[in-house]
Amino acid sequence: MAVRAAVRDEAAKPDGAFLRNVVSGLSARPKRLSPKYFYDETGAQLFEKITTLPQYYLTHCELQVLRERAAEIARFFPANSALVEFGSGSSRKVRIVLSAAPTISAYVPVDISSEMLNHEAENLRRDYPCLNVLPVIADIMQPFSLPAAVADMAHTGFFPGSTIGNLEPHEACSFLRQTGRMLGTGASFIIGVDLVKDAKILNAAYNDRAGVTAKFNLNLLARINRELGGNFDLASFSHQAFYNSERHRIEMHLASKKRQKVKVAGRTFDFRAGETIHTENSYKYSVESFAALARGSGWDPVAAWTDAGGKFSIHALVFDSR
Ligand code: AVI
Repeated sequence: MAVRAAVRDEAAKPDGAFLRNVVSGLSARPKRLSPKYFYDETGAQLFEKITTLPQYYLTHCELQVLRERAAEIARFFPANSALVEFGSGSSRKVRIVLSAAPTISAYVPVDISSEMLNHEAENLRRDYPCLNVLPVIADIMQPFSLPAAVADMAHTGFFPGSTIGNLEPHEACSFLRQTGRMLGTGASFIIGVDLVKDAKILNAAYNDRAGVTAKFNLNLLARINRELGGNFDLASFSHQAFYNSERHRIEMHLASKKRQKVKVAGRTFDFRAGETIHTENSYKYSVESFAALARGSGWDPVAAWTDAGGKFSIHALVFDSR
């Protein structure tokens, strides 16, 4: 997924964006790090494991909606259209759509990680021999060009997983405007969005009993040690995740268990006991509040489906640039 892997290559350089983000984030008050740096190889594997946990309802519920509503979703793919998936990663979800909508002639998976992209593209070419699979290596948060082969086709975007929730609402708005400009007037967009719900369910999803989410969060410090020569002692930081009901978001933090100094790339950062590094926000919307955000970004919300328990939503939007 592009948000996840966007920085992998850059971060490999000691003077890259990762180092800059870490130095500025650990110098800020409160301290923060960007969630996009979670997804090195270990982080991506831990995230895959999270999606299989019983408490992490997001993936199970989204798959349920996709399977149950596949025929209705398929109507948003006109004859001879191109499906553009933002941050494609594994192709588990798109396969449900492809199988339900034979009207899709071309599939454009967009991801920064070329390895995963090309591997999944090969498998899809084998399983859908009539489909033109045209992978694009790009950071989905930046403007990029679609392949010339799909220029004259109708376009439908696909952005599952509620990754849009990891953006601040104003960033989500800019992302939607940018994708609208790229997909064109009249284009559709199918987006997975996690819903506001009982705080107990939300807190359990981000504090799983097996401790996988804690490992995922702490891997950020391990990554800083590995790639930037940091000396974080992982045992002296703890995972914190809680629902902030005023801001409708799960916040993830790493809390220092004691007063300590940590070195990264020759700089020293002081931590007070209990001081945290804010590592991620995961915004939760109501069907109406997401529809309002889409409307404010130039998209008409035309349909929304939820799972039986009302935990997760999939929205269909149509771009109207007026
Ligand atoms: C990728 N993203 C939608 C996940 C989420 O739920 O916000 C990332 C995650 N963080 C902790 N668990 C999963």
